Order: sequence, then C-alpha cells, then structure tokens
Amino acid sequence: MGGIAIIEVYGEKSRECIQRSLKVAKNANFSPERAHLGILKSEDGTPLDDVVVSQVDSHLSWCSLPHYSIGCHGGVTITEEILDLFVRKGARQVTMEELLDLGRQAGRLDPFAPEAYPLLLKAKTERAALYFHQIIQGALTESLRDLLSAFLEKRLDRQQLLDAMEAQLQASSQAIRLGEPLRILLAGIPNAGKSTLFNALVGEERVVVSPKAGTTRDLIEELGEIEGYPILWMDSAGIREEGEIDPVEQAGIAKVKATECDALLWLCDPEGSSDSWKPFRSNEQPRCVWMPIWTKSDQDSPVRSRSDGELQVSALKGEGLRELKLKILKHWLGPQNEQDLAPLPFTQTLRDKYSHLFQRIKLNEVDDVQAAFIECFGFSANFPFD
Ligand SMILES: Nc1nc2c(ncn2[C@@H]2O[C@H](COP(=O)(O)OP(=O)(O)OP(=O)(O)O)[C@@H](O)[C@H]2O)c(=O)[nH]1
Ligand SMILES: [Mg+2]
Repeated sequence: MGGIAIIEVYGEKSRECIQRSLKVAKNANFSPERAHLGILKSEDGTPLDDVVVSQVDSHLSWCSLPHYSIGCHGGVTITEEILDLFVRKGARQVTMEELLDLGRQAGRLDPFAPEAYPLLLKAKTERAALYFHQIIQGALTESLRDLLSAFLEKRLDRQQLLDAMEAQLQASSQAIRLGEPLRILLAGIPNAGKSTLFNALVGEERVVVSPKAGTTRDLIEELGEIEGYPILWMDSAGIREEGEIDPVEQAGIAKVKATECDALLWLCDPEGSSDSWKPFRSNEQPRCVWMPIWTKSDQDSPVRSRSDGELQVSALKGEGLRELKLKILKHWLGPQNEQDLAPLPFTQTLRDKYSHLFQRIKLNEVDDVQAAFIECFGFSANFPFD
C-alpha cells in the first residue's frame, strides 16, 4: 500500500510561505477550486517533491478555515523535510486540537467536533469510525436539541427530561468504549494456554505456543475487537512463585503484575491447581475486574471444580470463545441490542459535564435549563432554536 501526505497551511502569510519555495508547472496564480501541480524546492534549489497544491476556501474547508492543501508524494522523510522548510520560512506547526478550536471559534464546526475528530482519526474499528463521523456531522447536537426543545416546549416535564438524561448517561459508557479500547490481560500459571487463547482471540498466529512451560517471557499486545468495540488483548509470561525462576522469567512476571488493565482473565489449566490464582489475586491488580477462565475444555480434567458462572474454553477447538467475548462485553457495556448506538456523550470529560448538569437539575439548582445546557456544551446563544 502506498499513500500521500497532505500538509495544510493556514494563516494570513500562508500564500507567501508556499510561493517562496514552490515552482508551479503552469499557472503561477493560485485559483480556488483548482489543483496545481508543482515542485517544492529547498532554499538551495534542491527539488524536494512533486506536489499538488490547492487553495481551499472556508466554505469548502473541513474545519471551516481557509487554507492551502499540499499533497506530497515523497514519503515520510521528504514530507518532514517540507514541514521543516515551511517552519524555516516562518510557519509554526499546530496541533489538531489547536486547529479545531480555531475552527470552532470561526463558527461552522459542530461543538463536539474538536473532541470527535481525534477519535475518528484514531478509530480502531469501522463501527467506531462511523460513530465519530456521525458526531462530527452533528448527530449529538441534534439529539440534545430535540431533547431540550421538547422540554422547553413543554412536551416533556422536568422529571421526563431527567429520566432521558439519566438513560443517556447510563448508555454513554458504550460510546466512550468505542474510542478507548478495553485493556484485557491474559494471565495464569505457565502452560495454562494463554498464548493459544490470545492467538484465537486476535484471530492470527501472533505468538509462539509450545508444550514447554515458560514459552512467553514478555508482554505482548494486539488490538482486536468485539462487535466493533476495540479491545487491546495482552498475552503475558506465566506466573509462578516457586521453583527456580531465572531473571528473565522474573522480569516477565514483574511486568504482568505492573500492567494496568480493565480486566484480568486468570486462565486455569485443568491439570493445574484450581486455586492457582490465590497468591496472585490477593496482592496484585486490585483495581481491575477479575475473571477466572478454565482452559483446554476439550481435555478430560481431574480437577475442574469450577464455581457457577466461570467459563470454560478450548482455544484449540474454538469452543467457548463467543461466550467469553459476550461476557466481557456485557460486563462493561450492559446488555447489547441490535440497534445502532444513539449519539451520546462519548468521552469521560463530556460525560462528567453532562452528569454534573443532570445532578444540578435534579437538585433544583437550575432555574434556566436552556442556559445551563448552553453553558455545559458551549452551544450558541439561541440553542436549541438557532
Ligand atoms: N488440548 C488443548 N491444548 C491446549 C489448549 N490451549 C493450549 N493448549 C496446549 O497447551 C500448551 C501450552 O499452551 P500455551 O498457549 O503456550 O500456554 P501459555 O500459557 O502461553 O504458556 P507459557 O507462555 O509457557 O506461560 C500447548 O501445548 C498448547 O497446544 C486447548 O484449548 N486444548
Ligand atoms: Mg505463552
């Protein structure tokens, strides 16, 4: 796969900055809505890249700010050279957040776009990408507009407004999890079947598996998904506290203990001790959710004294994997329904703001609900009737 890099140049002096280093093939006067082929040259005249330059007016700009868009073709190194060249000519590199903030102040970006754009760019699954794109298009603003106007037009009373807000707050963890992968660590004694399960969950032979105990020594991460929710699966070194433990194994065990995760699946080998987890659980990873999983369910087991609700899987045969994935999803996101996820507060910060607003309305601390919504999300002064 190849690719092109786009450098965008904003600001009053952008034209000057580009023209000083660009030799345009035919028409030296940029005209909007036309692409110009040219060669960018460094100060000593060395050609850096063949580029395509377009002038983008504000009404066509993705962030509502006019700019020049430069399509570069020379790969990462040359693109960085071009960026350096522009910086030497007086430009300054800005962060995405800075740019989005300027766009928002200019007035045409959705109020949630500054938070949603970075999540769209980092989206790990198609479902997440579509969701954040929908937010940028204004779906959350529209949904809040409908809710608030229903209240202001007295189609909803205060209690109904609060009920609707509470339901949104409860469901918002699903939206947040679309942008923030769940971190799930597979741990257990050596040979419990961690790496075999890890490979089955990520869907490829990512790590080495062997009958020899102590095969995995380091922490290995791979991104996967469950129903479009991104999951960071982590395979780890087997944990044992007794016997001769060499320094590499020791280092691997220390890493498992220090790893931050949302859930720890403790894999119990049916041939091992059913309470292999006890020394580990009492001291380590106190904050994450703990799930014991029985592996190698295709084998007859002399031990298997499972408690109710503990899952059995056979990574080798692919049995129990779907149940495992659904259990994980249900635990964090609640019951899933088939419908698409409604537009909801999709970051922890937005949820906290909305939760604060909800509490204030609930405690009758808010006289002007409209003004409180506007203040909470930075809507324009006439929202929801603008
Ligand atoms: N029958 C059966 N064997 C399995 C299953 N899962 C793993 N095994 C076998 O168990 C052995 C150990 O598997 P691994 O996945 O390497 O175990 P591990 O927990 O990663 O081991 P370490 O990295 O050494 O800690 C291998 O011989 C696997 O083929 C299973 O579901 N069924
Ligand atoms: Mg392993």
